[in-house]
Amino acid sequence: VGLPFNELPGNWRTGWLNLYHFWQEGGFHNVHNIMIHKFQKFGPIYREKLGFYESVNIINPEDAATLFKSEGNYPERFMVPPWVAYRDFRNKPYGVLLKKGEAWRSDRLILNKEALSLQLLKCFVPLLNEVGEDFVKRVRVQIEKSGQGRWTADLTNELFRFALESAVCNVLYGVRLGLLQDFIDPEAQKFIDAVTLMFHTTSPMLYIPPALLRRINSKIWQDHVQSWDVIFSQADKCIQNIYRELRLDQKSTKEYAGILSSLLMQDKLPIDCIKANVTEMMAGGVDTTSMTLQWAMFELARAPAVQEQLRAEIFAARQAAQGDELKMLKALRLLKAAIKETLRLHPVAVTLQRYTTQEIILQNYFIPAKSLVQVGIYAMGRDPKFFTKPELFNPARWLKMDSTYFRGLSFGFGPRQCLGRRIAELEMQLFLVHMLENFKIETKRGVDIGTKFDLILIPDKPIHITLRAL
Ligand code: HEM
Ligand code: 2DC
Repeated sequence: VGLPFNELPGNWRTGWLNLYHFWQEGGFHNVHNIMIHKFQKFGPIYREKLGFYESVNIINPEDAATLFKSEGNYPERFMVPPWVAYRDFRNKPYGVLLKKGEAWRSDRLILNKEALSLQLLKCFVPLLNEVGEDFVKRVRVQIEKSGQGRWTADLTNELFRFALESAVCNVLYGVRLGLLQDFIDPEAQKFIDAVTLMFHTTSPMLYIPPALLRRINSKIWQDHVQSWDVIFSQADKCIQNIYRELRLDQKSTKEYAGILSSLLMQDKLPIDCIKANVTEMMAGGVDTTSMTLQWAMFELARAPAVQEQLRAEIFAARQAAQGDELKMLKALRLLKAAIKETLRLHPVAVTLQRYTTQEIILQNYFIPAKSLVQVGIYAMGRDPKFFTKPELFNPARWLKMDSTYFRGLSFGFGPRQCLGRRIAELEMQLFLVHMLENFKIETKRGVDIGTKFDLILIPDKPIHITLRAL
C-alpha cells in the first residue's frame, strides 16, 4: 500500500525560502548539480517547491517508465513561462512546443510526417551530407593557412553556423545559406546570437512570473523580448522568400525542397500555423545539435581508442555500402552509440517533465493527477546505479548493457518527444562521419570542462579542439 503525497521527502513547504537559497547557491546556472545533490540527500524521489512552481523529481528508469506509460495521447510538459509570455505579449501564435490538447495533437501528427518519419531520411541525407562535406573543406582551408598540418580553435560559432545551415536552411527551407536572399552572413550571425540570448535570458525567469518582470520592465525581460523579436522576424523573412519562390515557379514539384515547401504545398495547416512551427524548429535547430557535437568531439578527443574504433567502423561501412549512404548509416552501430553516450553525459535538457493525467504510484508514494513530475536525466546519466562507471565515456556500453530500459531518454519519449529528433540524429551522424574520415580530433590533456545550465546545458568554458589532417 502506498504512502500519502504529503509524506514525500524534500523541502517543499517553503517555496520562497528555497528560491532564495537556490539563488544564493548560484542555482540559476547550477540546476543539474543541485539535482544530483538532492537525490543524494533525499533518495530516488523528492518533492520541491521553487517560487511558484512545485514538482516531484525522480531518477529511476523504472519510475520514468511508470510515468511515461501513463501519459496518454495528449502529454504535457512544463511550459516555459517566459516563452508563453512573449507570444501572449506580442500576440504570436503557438506552435507545437507550447500547444495543448487536440490543437497540439492535430498539428503534431501533420508535422511528424514532415520531420520525424523514417521515410524522410532518404530526402534528408543528401541535404545534410552536402553541408558536412563543406565543413570539411572549411577545416582544410584553416589547416592549410596554419602551415602546421593542424587547426586549433573554439568551434562554438563554426558549429552554430553548421547547424543553422544544415537543419535550418537546408532541411527546413531547402536552400543553402548563401542562397537565402536577405539572410546572408550578418543576418545569420544576428539570428544565432538571438537564439543564444533567448536561452540565456530564459533561465533566470523560470521561477519568477514573467508578468511581474514585465511590469517592472526589468532588463532581463527586455532582452528576452528583443531576442524573440529577432528570431521571429528572421524566420519570417526566410519563410516569405520561400513562399514567394514557390508561387513564382512550380519547378520544385518533383525534387524534395525541404519541410517548409512540403507543408506549404500540402495545404493542411493554415499559413500562420506553419509559420509558428517553422519558427520554433528554426530556433530549436541551432544550439541543440551544435553543443552536442562539440561535446562529442571533446569526448572523442579524450578517448583516442574509441575514435580509432569509430574510424574503422565507418571505413568498413563505407566500403560495404558502395555509395549507398543510407545503407552505410545503418551499419554504424557504434557511431550511434557514441552519440547516445555523449547525450548521456551531456544531455541538452536537464530533465524531462510530464503532468500526470491520473493518480500514479512512484517509489510507493501516491502522486495525484495534475502533478508536475520531472525525470532527472542528467542525474540519471551520471548515477552508478544505472550506468556502471558513469564517468567513463564508453559508447560500447550501449551495445553490451543488460538493459537499456528507459535509460536513453535524451530526446524525450512518446508522442511528445523531440520533433527534431530524426534531423538532429542524422545531422550529427553525418557530421561525425565526415570529421572522422578526414581528421584526427585532439584536445589539450587535463583540461576539465564543467557544465552550465543556460536553460539548455552547455560547457562552462570554451572547449579548444585540434583538428589534424589524417
Ligand atoms: C522537444 C531534445 C534538437 C525541436 C524536445 C525535448 C527534448 C529535446 C528532450 C522534450 C521532449 C519530451 O518532452 O519528451 C533535443 C536534443 C536535440 C534536439 C537532445 C539535439 C541534440 C532539436 C532540433 C529541433 C528540435 C534540431 C528542430 C528541428 C523540438 C521541438 C520540441 C522539442 C519543436 C517540442 C515538441 C512538442 O512539444 O511537441 N527536444 N532536441 N529539437 N524539440 Fe528537440
Ligand atoms: C529547462 O526546468 C528546465 O529542445 C526546466 O529545441 C524544464 C524544461 C522544460 C522544457 C525543456 C527545457 C527544460 C530545456 C530546453 C528544451 C525544453 C523543451 C524543448 C527545448 C528541451 C528542461 C529544446 C531545446 C527545443 C527548443 C525549441 C524552442 C527554442 C523553439
